[in-house]
Amino acid sequence: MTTETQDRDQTDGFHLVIDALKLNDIDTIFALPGIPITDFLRISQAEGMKVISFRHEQHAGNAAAAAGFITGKPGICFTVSAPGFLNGLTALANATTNCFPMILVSGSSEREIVDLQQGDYEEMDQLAIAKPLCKAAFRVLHAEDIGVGIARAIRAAVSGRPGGVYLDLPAKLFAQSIDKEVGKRSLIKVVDPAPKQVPGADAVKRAVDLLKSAKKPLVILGKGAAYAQADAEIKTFVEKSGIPYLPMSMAKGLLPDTHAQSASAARSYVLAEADVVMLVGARLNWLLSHGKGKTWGAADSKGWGKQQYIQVDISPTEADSNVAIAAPVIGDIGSCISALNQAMGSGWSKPPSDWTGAIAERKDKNLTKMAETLAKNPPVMNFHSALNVIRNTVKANPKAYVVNEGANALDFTRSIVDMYEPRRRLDVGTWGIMGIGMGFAVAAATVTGEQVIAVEGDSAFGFSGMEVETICRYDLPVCIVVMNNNGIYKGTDKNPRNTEVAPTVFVKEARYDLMMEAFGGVGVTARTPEELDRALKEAISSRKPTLINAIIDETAGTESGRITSLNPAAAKKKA
Ligand code: ADP
Ligand code: TPW
Ligand code: MG
Repeated sequence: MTTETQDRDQTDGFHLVIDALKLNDIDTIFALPGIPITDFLRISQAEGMKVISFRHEQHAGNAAAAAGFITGKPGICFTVSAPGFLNGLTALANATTNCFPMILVSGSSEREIVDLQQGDYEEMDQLAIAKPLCKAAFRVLHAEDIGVGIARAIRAAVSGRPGGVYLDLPAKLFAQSIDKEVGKRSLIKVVDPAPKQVPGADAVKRAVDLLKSAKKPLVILGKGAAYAQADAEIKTFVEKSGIPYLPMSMAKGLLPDTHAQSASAARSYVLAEADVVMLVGARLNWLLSHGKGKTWGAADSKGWGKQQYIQVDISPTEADSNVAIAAPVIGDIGSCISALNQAMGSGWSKPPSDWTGAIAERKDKNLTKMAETLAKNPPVMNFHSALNVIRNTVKANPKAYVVNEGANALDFTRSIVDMYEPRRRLDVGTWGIMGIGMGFAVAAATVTGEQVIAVEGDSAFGFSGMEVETICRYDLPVCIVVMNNNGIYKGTDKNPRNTEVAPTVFVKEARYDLMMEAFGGVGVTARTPEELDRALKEAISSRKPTLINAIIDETAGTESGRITSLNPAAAKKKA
């Protein structure tokens, strides 16, 4: 046998990883090259994979997480060893926290040297470090185990409660050769990676009975409900039951925010007053005040409200995590909601009209007030007058993805900009993390081809700003709007000592638009709603990478946006 035929009969780690991913319909890799994955990325591209190369691993990781949320397939991120791995780790931990399926694959250094701590190039025990921060972590040492490694990573990421998975691929593995046929037979096409989990009939009956008994029922839709892609079942449930609902931030658009049953504009009223609350893919964490305190109508901050809860969730250990759950319904949301729809039968009585009427009254009042505020055109543009333009833009372009981060820039956008389509809002999620912006934007544009509008606080944008080069390089239809108020929360803080500027204040009227121009994109400064509107329309019709530096009133924000009370000084004052 000649060497050539020998080579033709052989495959290697590089190709086996690519073949295993392809076999499982994974066609996109978010990455940052370097030893030992540079050649892997080159070969992936040559083999027809889409490889999106970033400027920092955190953003590649965030892109993978967002792709996971949007598609329900695990998003894939590749990084180099130790520092690259650590840079990607924040995204992996954040994905796990948010229940987004992603796989962080990092190359690693030589096991023998790492384990004896003999000082290898980029030495680190990556597997041990990743383990507590993700749902599962695996390492593959032999080429013939690559198929199993990828299969286990995929299953761990998307089955049950989705999350982040770490896969450690030592440098040596990529170059290992094995017989081509043996290699091919070692690959696994994962059958039914996220199996349906059907709830028990008794659990469904318990929930329906409780709903029937409710005088003031409320449904809360969380991002798990959006992720589940059970849009039609959820719509049927909400409309058949007639129950008012609140969408959590990333569940906005699951039903259009303009839906008659949306209680968003009467949020504080419904949370405090409801008697039966059905959580669908939403945890009773800090974002819902842990189900306790004045928000829920309790007498004091630690007290439980009078609500009884139904919790629809795939995780059997989520129930009772904060307050008692009277009727847990455990399963995937599609199966659970279908079962509930069936069990409700025909002739379901809608909630009492004094409840829905009281909500409608408050809603009308608040919506009228909001409309008045939005119609104002103050001499200096502020969050409201700027976001009114974005609100109208999204209304006219309901398929556009809205990426959103910041403090005030987040809170105001969430409440002002209505969403009309499921899974179109991507934001700071469970941690309120800054830095997801450009990674999420690149992912949304790459995997869907739709227009992305990223509404960014000027501080928030800074965390991932360098990725405007990535956006320009791949010529993505991303329009970034920087809400420039000269700083974190606002731009007016003073240092009492008059030495350096205050820690929350930035360079005044910084030219973020020039960052986009530096890489060939379109940069615009907007000081009025008209200028902002013109620039947005142009960005959407041209689909060119665009950054609009929206200069807004630097006094407009409040400390930490809506969560001022979580600052220790505020808590001290309250005590
Ligand atoms: P939000 O921040 O919008 O309130 P959370 O992230 O707190 O939402 O909650 C999401 C919940 O959805 C998690 O408890 C998770 O277990 C659950 N979940 C995710 N995917 C599914 C699914 N397909 N079926 C059922 N529950 C799901
Ligand atoms: C990884 C803390 C929360 S919000 C924010 C910071 C730094 C920026 C707010 O300023 P911005 O918005 O974006 O200009 P605005 O409109 O209020 O002026 N590091 C991480 N995550 C978080 N959440 C922080 C710091 C923070
Ligand atoms: Mg700011």
